[in-house]
Amino acid sequence: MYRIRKVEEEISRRYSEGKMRCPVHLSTGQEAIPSVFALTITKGDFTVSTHRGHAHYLAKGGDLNAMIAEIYGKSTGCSRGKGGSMHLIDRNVNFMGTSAIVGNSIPVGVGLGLSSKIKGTDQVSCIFLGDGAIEEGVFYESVNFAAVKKLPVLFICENNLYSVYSDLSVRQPKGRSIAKMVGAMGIDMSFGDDNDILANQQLMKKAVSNVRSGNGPHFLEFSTYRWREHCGHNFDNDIGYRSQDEFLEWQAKDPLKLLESSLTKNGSDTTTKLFSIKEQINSEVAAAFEFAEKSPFPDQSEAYEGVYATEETSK
Ligand SMILES: Cc1ncc(C[n+]2csc(CCOP(=O)(O)OP(=O)(O)O)c2C)c(N)n1
Ligand SMILES: [Mg+2]
Repeated sequence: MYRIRKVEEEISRRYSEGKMRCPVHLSTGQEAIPSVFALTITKGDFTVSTHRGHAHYLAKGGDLNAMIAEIYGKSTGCSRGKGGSMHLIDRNVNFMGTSAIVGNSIPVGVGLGLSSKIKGTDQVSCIFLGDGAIEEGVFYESVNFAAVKKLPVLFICENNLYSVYSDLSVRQPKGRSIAKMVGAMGIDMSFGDDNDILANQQLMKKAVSNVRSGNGPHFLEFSTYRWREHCGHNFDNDIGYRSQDEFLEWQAKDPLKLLESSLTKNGSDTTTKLFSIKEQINSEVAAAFEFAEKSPFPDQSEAYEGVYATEETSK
């Protein structure tokens, strides 16, 4: 959780330097879910994600240097500097991509689940999505197909209450539980509260193990809250679509702080350990930004390379 927080906060701190020229959607405040995911999932499992995907890429084991370089538009970036923050991929760890188009990675994740089934592997395909993506038609087609074919797909919905500046009350019927609605489509579902990280870890473990053992897809919904603006590095509690009080309420339930205080209440040993973990992460993150800054921009001659998906050939 600290590693994800540190990366996102470092992007925020440096963003106004003007060297990161792509939009960024940060996950500060939402770290608990990708963190329990990181503890549960294996390298061989597939994952796809959204415009708010830094945390998922890191949780899956994606290369940090390549992610920061991508945000800086450098040739060493994970999409060779052409994709930016919303187009992350690291095939070494089966992180199969993020997309700026809301809902667009959902069917890709279901297709990856279909490939596991056809090949008879035990790979689970994990699909991160927001509460806003539930309003896309393709979500229903994808859940339906995954249910009918009993695919090894885990949907992980991070419900942070907002789609840009619109809260749930103007987008979905009052009182709806997203998890229950999806459960009614015929797949297993569960719901977790973002603040209870240990309980969430159990939920995630159980869901992954059920999917892996061939019981078909599972839909996990977690309640969470993004601290910073929808897109960008600032706070935006003053612009009128949500209140400072609501923000403070969620900040008081900061999962990172809560876990840290529960870990350290039994002695200074843990405090020293945590301090050294943080120091190590701080240096790793600083080195990633240095790597990105020092890396070259892509050469002009590459401008038209790698912009369309092409069939891989074995040369
Ligand atoms: C198909 C499509 N429609 C609209 C948008 C504009 N848009 C970008 S992010 C976003 C909000 C999505 O909300 P949610 O899925 O809850 O994710 P969050 O930003 O809260 O993490 C919208 C509507 C888009 N990128 N793609
Ligand atoms: Mg949302």
